[in-house]
Amino acid sequence: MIIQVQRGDITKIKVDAIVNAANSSLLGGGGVDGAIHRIGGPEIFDECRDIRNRQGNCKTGEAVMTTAGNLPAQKVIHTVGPVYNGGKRLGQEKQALANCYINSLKLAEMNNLKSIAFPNISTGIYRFPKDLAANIAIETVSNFKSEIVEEVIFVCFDEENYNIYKAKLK
Ligand code: AR6
Repeated sequence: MIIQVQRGDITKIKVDAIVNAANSSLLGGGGVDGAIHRIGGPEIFDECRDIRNRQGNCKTGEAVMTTAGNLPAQKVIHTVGPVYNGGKRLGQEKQALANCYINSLKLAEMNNLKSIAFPNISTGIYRFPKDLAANIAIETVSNFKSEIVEEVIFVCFDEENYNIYKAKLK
């Protein structure tokens, strides 16, 4: 599996699946979630609503998949990162963030998707420290042995995340 880092906007990336940093309602929000729904169009929202009607909220660390609507990617995998509060729950928050990467990769595998792009889940509105989140993301993806997924791209929107990933993946 090739692991790469790229600076930019994940809505522009042409891969089999891009990952969305969603919230448990699956009904959209700000940040990367807002951009994906805005540019991908209403088809994504409709499928999210159908999933929600079937299974209820998406729990933290879990992932679901929809069409990518008007985006250049084929599919969107929506995962719900943990809100960072640090303190006593840090162990749980770290595991939940790792689960986002694991469950997204598992969904990609189950659907025979070979290339997947991740945003820096939880490091925006959910306030996860960027360096810690990058360690978890890189370690989790590196340890995921896949016969199907061939390429993982970390798409960093902000310069701080980009510099962190570039240094760690050198
Ligand atoms: N492409 C790639 N990355 C982006 C983009 C983009 N177009 N836009 C922002 N980022 P955030 P979270 C980066 O806040 O912290 C939403 O309201 C951003 O720089 O999008 O997981 C959801 O509905 C940051 O590094 O997601 C949830 O309620 C990273 O994406 C909540 O925010 C994640 O920032 C989820 O919070």
